[in-house]
Amino acid sequence: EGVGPQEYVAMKLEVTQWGERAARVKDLVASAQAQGQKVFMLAATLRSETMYGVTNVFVSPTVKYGVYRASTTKGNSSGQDALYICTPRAARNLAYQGLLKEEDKVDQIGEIDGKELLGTKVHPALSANKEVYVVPMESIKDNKGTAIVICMPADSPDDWVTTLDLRKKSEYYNIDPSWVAAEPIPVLTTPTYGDLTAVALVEQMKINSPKDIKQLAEAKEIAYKEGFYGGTMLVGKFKGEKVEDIKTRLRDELVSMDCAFVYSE
Ligand code: A2H
Repeated sequence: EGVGPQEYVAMKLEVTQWGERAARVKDLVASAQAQGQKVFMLAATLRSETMYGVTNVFVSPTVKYGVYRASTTKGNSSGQDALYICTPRAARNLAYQGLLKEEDKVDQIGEIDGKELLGTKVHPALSANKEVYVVPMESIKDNKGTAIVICMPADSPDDWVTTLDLRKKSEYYNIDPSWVAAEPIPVLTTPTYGDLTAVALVEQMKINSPKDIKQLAEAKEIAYKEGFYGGTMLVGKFKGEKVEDIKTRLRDELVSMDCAFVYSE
């Protein structure tokens, strides 16, 4: 934990199709959806510049999430009523920052178990994949961010190792193997590790499992520094530019597209 508050980008991932296990959730939001309200899963990230390479969305199967009414002004330039999915803890934070409908008050419409969200499809803005599946990540903590994490296997060693593990052990994880993305999508190139920084690091450091916590922490640190200080964008509007130079502009663009908002915790 650092000193001052941590600033996150909350990506608004629109739910495009509820999975078979989401029947209870679907009921919960049915009347709102019938009125045309969108439902967004909120994923907290520090690296919104890698949005182009989102392949999946992670939730913890054992964490409890809630459904909340979005503010119709802050963080929502459409002005339309909408619903957010995140943890109750994150919702309290959002409420204090004016990002929920009832200011300073958490009005929870209902509760969902993470495992009910597995197999649901969402739309990640900017990504080459227009729809991605929600899959499990056991290491997600319920006391950080929204406990919903975007999977960017090209640049996040954690995400790549988890992707490999989900593919290998789909039965153990109780998921359909077709939900797990086949390939990482290159987004930026680094001088030392090339176009798939996380894949190269995981190979080089021989990391075999999401449980290799120490090595993963080290790989994460290297990937972050390389990507931020040495990275050059390979795709999108800022193709050919240094990550360091465009990170804030890209974030602001996601916000102005109404695909994300910034909050702190
Ligand atoms: B990052 P910090 Cl490409 N539990 O987003 C576990 N991890 C969580 C989390 C939670 N509750 N909430 C957020 N995170 C992840 C992208 C990314 C991230 C890349 C590379 C590194 C990276 C794609 N996943 O994080 O402890 C989210 O994953 C490296 C730390 O607040 C978020 O950014 O510093 C990051 O951890 C926030 O971690």
